[in-house]
Amino acid sequence: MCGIVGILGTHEVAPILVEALRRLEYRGYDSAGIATVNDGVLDRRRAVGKLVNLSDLLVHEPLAGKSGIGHTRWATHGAPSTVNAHPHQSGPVAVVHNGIIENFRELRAELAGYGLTPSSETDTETVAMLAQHYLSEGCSPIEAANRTLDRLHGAFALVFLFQGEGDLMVAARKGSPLAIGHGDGEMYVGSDAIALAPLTDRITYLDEGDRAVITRSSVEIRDAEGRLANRAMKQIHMDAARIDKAGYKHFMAKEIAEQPTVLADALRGYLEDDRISLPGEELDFTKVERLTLVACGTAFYACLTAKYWFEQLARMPVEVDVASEFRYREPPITPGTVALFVSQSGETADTLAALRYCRDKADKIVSVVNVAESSIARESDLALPIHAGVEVGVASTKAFTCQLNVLLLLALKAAVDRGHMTQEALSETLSALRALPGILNAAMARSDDIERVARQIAEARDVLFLGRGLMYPLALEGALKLKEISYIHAEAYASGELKHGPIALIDKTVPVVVLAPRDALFDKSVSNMQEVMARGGKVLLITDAAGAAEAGQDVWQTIVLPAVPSVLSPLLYAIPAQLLAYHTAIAKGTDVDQPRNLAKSVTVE
Ligand code: HGA
Repeated sequence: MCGIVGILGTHEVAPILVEALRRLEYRGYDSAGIATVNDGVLDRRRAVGKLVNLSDLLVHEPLAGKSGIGHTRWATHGAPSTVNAHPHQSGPVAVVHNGIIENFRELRAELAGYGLTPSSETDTETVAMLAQHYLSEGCSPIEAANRTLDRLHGAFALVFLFQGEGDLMVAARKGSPLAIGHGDGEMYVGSDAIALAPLTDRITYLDEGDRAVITRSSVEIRDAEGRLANRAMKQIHMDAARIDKAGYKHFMAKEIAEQPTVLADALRGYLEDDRISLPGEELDFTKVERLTLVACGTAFYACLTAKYWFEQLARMPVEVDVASEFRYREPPITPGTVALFVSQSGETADTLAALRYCRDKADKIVSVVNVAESSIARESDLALPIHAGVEVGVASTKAFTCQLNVLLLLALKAAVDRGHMTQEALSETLSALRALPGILNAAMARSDDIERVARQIAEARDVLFLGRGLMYPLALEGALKLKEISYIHAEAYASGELKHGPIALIDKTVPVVVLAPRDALFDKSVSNMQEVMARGGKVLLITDAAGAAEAGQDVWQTIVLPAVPSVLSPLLYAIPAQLLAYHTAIAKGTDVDQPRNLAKSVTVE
């Protein structure tokens, strides 16, 4: 969340900063701003709302200069407004910030004693004010930045720019990611390499606690102890940084449609003939006594699905929790535990903190991430890439199915390692998995049917999702998707739980989406569906041909998907859940790719 960019360039930086912010807009879009130093003079432009408002402002009030910083905001402290937008400036200092300064109130009180008062409601402005104070005491800009950083509690990625210093940025990372880009006679800093991709493919990732003094010709990085640090420069793949809608109306539509392709690619990365081969070090499940799965949001539902897989296929005890609860619960981690963390960005603050909690307690730290260079990947013993490619839509789609894919492969491997699955059975499941991309394409062809139903769902105030077994986490994910982008209140329940309370919600205005392939639990699901219909509820049944033939007659609507082996059903049923949310949002006219109040890469608590 919040996108940061900084450039010490050889050309006018304002348009380049705005372009870089466009690539970071998925991280926050409630306001944006840039600051530059031109002939030694520090100045800034800020606008509330989407980035386009800042570009419009710059047409009328251009900002010259070859050095500058920029920010796209997802507010934590203070409403989205021009005055709260970054960069925050206090006299000769401007800063952009991702994170939360937890002691900003104490610092503000102290600064008031020096006659410095804030003009915004943000925590961030305090950083600029503190640096101004140290400058006024005679510190150099670098000393002022360092003394300021020493005083900050909380999480931050920060970049400082100073009046009179057209060849200097000071950057710091504690809790939020930051990367430095190396150009030819230019230097860049950004929240991620994607922002910097058109400028350079040579990237140095800052480590936790690092501070960097950047000029056009040099970068000096010091670690948390103040020692000079030699951080490797890496070449990133420009392909991975390509961001366009490829003719689709929305990134979300493109990312839903990409799933068969990315899934097929991901499988190629993990399968060698009929063997599951993990990149990096081997993971032997025979010695694992317990698996702890931790994630947030959609990734949490991927973990919940994986719990069913690991328990049923590999007979392995599994604990699964949301990271924000796990990290503060202080759960005992017993010997023999593998802790596994799932995060699309690999930067999710709560998940990263949960990983660090397990660091010295678990036998092994495994992560399942989309960004190979992310903090979570780098702090894991084994980082498993999901190979989804860049996901821009704020509502996760292809990352979810690719997470499921890796988690299923791990569960299958565990089942074989632990003697609960024969090689023959594995080969059978893998060949079904290899055929799945084609089946997902067939499910995609249901898009028009789903669109027709979605137009009616769009009229609803509340929607319920029901599922049993592997379909329960899917029901949760379907409800989350709908909430995220259509703003319709949606809840999911395990079908069997309905009678314990939620059935009170049923009436003819509440559509009930039932996810129920014709599997071993189908009859139970149908009974629960009947209970809904007996109370006037209108059921949208998502099932396969056998399920539709058996139970599709009295329901309000049916969506028929191809039949797949039960174990693969979560990957398939994700498609109608995503399409239903997408088409409902379109029918409601909401902002599909940048839904209100949300942002991607959740780097704050
Ligand atoms: N606390 C700052 C930055 C917010 C942030 O990093 N969001 O992800 C603010 O509210 O402006």
